[in-house]
Amino acid sequence: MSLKNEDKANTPEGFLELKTSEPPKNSVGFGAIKSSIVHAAKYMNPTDALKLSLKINQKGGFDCPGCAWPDPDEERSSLGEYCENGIKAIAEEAQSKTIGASFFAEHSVDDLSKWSDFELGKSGRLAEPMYLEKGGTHYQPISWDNAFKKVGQHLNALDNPDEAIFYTSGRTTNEAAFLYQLFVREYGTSNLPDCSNMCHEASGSALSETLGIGKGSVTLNDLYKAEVVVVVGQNPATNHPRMLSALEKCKNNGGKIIAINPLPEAGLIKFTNPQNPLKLLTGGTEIADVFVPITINGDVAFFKALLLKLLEKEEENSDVFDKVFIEEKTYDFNNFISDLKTYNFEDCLEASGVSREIFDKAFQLILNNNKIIVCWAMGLTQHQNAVDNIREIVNLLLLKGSIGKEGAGTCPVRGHSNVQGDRTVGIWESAPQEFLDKIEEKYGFKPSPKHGYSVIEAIKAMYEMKAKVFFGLGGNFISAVPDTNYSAQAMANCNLTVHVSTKLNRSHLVTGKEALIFPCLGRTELDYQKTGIQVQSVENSMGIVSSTKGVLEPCSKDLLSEVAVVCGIANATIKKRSKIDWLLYKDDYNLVRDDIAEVVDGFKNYNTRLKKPSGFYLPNGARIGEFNTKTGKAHFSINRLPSWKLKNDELIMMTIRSHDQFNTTIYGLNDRYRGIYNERRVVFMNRNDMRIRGLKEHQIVNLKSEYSGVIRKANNFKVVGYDIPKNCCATYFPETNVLVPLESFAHTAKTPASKSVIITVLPL
Ligand SMILES: Nc1nc2c(c(=O)[nH]1)N[C@H]1C(S)=C(S)[C@@H](COP(=O)(O)OP(=O)(O)OC[C@H]3O[C@@H](n4cnc5c(=O)[nH]c(N)nc54)[C@H](O)[C@@H]3O)O[C@H]1N2
Ligand SMILES: Nc1nc2c(c(=O)[nH]1)N[C@H]1C(S)=C(S)[C@@H](COP(=O)(O)OP(=O)(O)OC[C@H]3O[C@@H](n4cnc5c(=O)[nH]c(N)nc54)[C@H](O)[C@@H]3O)O[C@H]1N2
Ligand SMILES: [Mo]
Repeated sequence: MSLKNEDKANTPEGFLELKTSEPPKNSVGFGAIKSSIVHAAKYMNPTDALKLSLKINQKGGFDCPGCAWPDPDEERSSLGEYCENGIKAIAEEAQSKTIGASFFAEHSVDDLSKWSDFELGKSGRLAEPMYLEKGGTHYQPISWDNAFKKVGQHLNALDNPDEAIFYTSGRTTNEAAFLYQLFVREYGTSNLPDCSNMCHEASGSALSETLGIGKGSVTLNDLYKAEVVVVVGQNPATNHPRMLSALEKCKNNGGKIIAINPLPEAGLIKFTNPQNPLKLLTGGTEIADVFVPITINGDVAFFKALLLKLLEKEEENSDVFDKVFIEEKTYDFNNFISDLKTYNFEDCLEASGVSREIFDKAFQLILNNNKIIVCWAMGLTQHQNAVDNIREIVNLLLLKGSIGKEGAGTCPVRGHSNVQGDRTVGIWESAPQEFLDKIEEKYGFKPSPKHGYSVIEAIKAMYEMKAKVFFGLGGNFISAVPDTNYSAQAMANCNLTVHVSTKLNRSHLVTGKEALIFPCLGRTELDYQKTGIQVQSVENSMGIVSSTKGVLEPCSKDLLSEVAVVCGIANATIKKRSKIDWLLYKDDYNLVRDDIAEVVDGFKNYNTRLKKPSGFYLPNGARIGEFNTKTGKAHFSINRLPSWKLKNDELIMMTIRSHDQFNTTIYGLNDRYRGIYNERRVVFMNRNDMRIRGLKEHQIVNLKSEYSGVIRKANNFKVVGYDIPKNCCATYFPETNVLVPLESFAHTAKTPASKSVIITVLPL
């Protein structure tokens, strides 16, 4: 009998050998350099490693496939603009080992399901297209042509195009993403869920509503010039290491940093720049001037407390608010203030879990400065009230006039290297009608005006068999999404699941009745097409579009580029009825960019402007104080304190990334900055909460969540006592995604609330 879907979908429950130590107080420095070299040496051949390290994030080089942090416009480090986790990302992609027919003949799908995510990732690069037939136990090789035909047949056999789902992960380049959404829309649906739905959707939603653009407003230069930078719900030393150099520059210019986080993350405390030899020897830069150990989901309460104190001072002295800005540029100030007055400062401070002393220090910095930038990531966006979190930050910036001027504004720090670009060029299940009209004007077909499924709606539709084909352009859907067991059933209910991937992952193992794996080129590889080597482009977290071109020979001759895959599928599915000659684009990506220039705002003369080595900025109203909202003004908003309460012995749990992972790709088994070695199945707990429950260090426990009467369990975790506020705990994603209820998501944005999962710890 074959394994159950949920057994295949969950990471194996066995333990390794956990070792823990006191977390370090400093980040990056020699430790990071050593770790980069070890990773590069282990998984890449030395010539490749050298070639890549010289070209990463260089003008005319390739864009690091890691995070979306921007590169400096002017000077770039001669060592390569790299970071430890960038090196790990390329070592993972540029592995010298490959897997194909013989690997899959040897290992059945069931066998592979028993491997850990770490082992799956380290098996090597996918090297040829593979097919799993109905009832099959092993993937078998298939030609590209036949694979495309299979997809085409399945898609054309559906009663309605809305029965197909087309997911995108954020590494896909602008060219591939644009063509993909164009194909999906011509095929006839808007079902374009993407990783953004689980990531910064709440930021997009809150910022579009209040400031008229769903992206951040600041540039790197603003960060250097800010008087105060607030870093909230973000762990830059691990997830955006190069951000620390920008924060260091800001501090060298006299700026102050406030870090708001339940965990005293190493990078928020101290940073040693690996590209500054003097700093390496003399010790690092203190990052946070004020560290605010907030309770999980205490952010609206904390920001309201700040707003209330600002109001109190304004009423005393009338010199706190930027009244000219408020008068000229904002909307709904009076309603906002009357609502704010209904809250009590002490209650808000208590709900935030922050002491008066720490609050006062943060407050003084906000009160006495006007060039303020707030940076945030998943610590704010993955809650039920995520949109409120971000709107409350906007309220603060508006009161201080801290937007639309140098050194001030919003900085949602994006995740995947091109997640922002994918949305810009049309990967959006609810794209605005103006965009759809432009497609119609250019190509002569009418895209479906109906909104498609976002990630959680897609899962539901597959579970309820309203959707029958799942196609993933990159990513690892089953491991990234919430409610693993429910989602595994959803995938299994499909007739066909297809993944375009560079590496083997769990989504290839939890399949529909039939399944396909399409191996594709990665960022680091040369993309040879009929008209020569192709360049592609990406947009970083600050709205700069730049080119990316690989440097290594492809790891296998059977790989296609993502662009070629999309063209192949489109040709096999809609050739007869299409208005577009799909096969032309793959020969010359300049043609794709010419189309983008016509359809997407801000891309005029795309091909010419892309030749500028540091790329070009897309237009951004909020950056220059122009707000493209309904009223043409920036909107104040009214946000409530969250209403959840913990019962009995419940804790609130956040699911976070270790220092050795990129989302569901597990680079290694340590989390050096938190003092964790050789284990991922840990639960970080406040030591007093452990004492109350009689729990000892490294004791084995099971975790249970109960939501709307449904119980979910994750077994086998070791307790680690940690500096985390009371009633809070933390575990790693994706091991505990099984505990995240599908119905617990951010209002309006539908981002799964994977940072506020209410759980109980059960000793065995
Ligand atoms: N090396 C590496 N780089 C990455 C990634 C990776 O996995 N590895 N992932 C990429 C992607 S897709 C993304 S989206 C980003 C993710 O980047 P981050 O958002 O930094 O990643 P998380 O580990 O989810 O960390 C969330 C942080 O928020 C804090 N936090 C959790 N809940 C709360 C809360 O309620 N309030 C506050 N104030 N803080 C809270 C946690 O303690 C943690 O420090 O990084 C990108 N870059
Ligand atoms: N509980 C919990 N769940 C979360 C989160 C959390 O914090 N907590 N974070 C959420 C967030 S922020 C995100 S962004 C999602 C991430 O969700 P995804 O983007 O779906 O997941 P990744 O792990 O980034 O995808 C990794 C896979 O992408 C493929 N890949 C890598 N490079 C390429 C490439 O160049 N081309 C192609 N075609 N494929 C490639 C590889 O096969 C690899 O296995 O997860 C979300 N899930
Ligand atoms: Mo993300």
